[in-house]
Amino acid sequence: MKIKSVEMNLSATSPKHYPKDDFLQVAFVGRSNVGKSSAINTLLNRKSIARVSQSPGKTRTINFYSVNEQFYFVDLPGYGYAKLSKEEQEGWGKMMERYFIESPNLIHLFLLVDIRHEPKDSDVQMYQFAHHWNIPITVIATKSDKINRSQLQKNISVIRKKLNLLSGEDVFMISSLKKTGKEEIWSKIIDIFAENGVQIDEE
Ligand SMILES: Nc1nc2c(ncn2[C@@H]2O[C@H](COP(=O)(O)OP(=O)(O)OP(=O)(O)O)[C@@H](O)[C@H]2O)c(=O)[nH]1
Ligand SMILES: [Mg+2]
Repeated sequence: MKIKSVEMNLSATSPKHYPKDDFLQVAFVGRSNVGKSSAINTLLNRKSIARVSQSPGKTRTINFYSVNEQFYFVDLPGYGYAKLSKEEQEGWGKMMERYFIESPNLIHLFLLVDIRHEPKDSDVQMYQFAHHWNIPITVIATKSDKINRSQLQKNISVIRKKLNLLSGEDVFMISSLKKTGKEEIWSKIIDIFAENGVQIDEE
């Protein structure tokens, strides 16, 4: 996939800030620190267009990146960040729920989970919410560089089982450190847009 341009267009906390154009959106969700912003940088071949941090809770707003002036990648704040107060956690929930419900151009979610660990109940909830809201969702296991190759499939099975995935549902892997897994995810993204009537220029 050739990335000709990426622009960090908008940072939103409520629907009045969302893009007003008709570009379709795919969004990246998951627990704090799982590697959402890193995955976006990796997929877009950019070092740090999306801000990355070692401490969880880095991304606090809904960030829209327009890619090739054709579509948006949306970086979302992570959930499950223990240091947030109850009010802040609820605020997160409301901000996200409004985004999911009030974004007709959101066509797909990528749910990122850490390949090293069994998904948490919050991940299961996120996955089920997506079904509830009729938003197609695909799982990406992050940080694949952190375990041995021989363990990869075993860990993917644990993830599949906890999230109760059907056999037809693919789970992708990415390492933002090693920059692996990008091609498979891009071919999925291109399929997603095609299913929604948008032909992405790959060259
Ligand atoms: N080894 C390794 N580290 C990673 C990978 N992806 C992310 N990290 C590290 O994990 C930490 C969190 O990455 P972020 O991309 O900021 O995570 P996030 O999900 O956007 O976090 P929030 O914005 O807080 O929700 C950083 O220290 C990254 O360098 C990966 O594939 N491999
Ligand atoms: Mg982030």
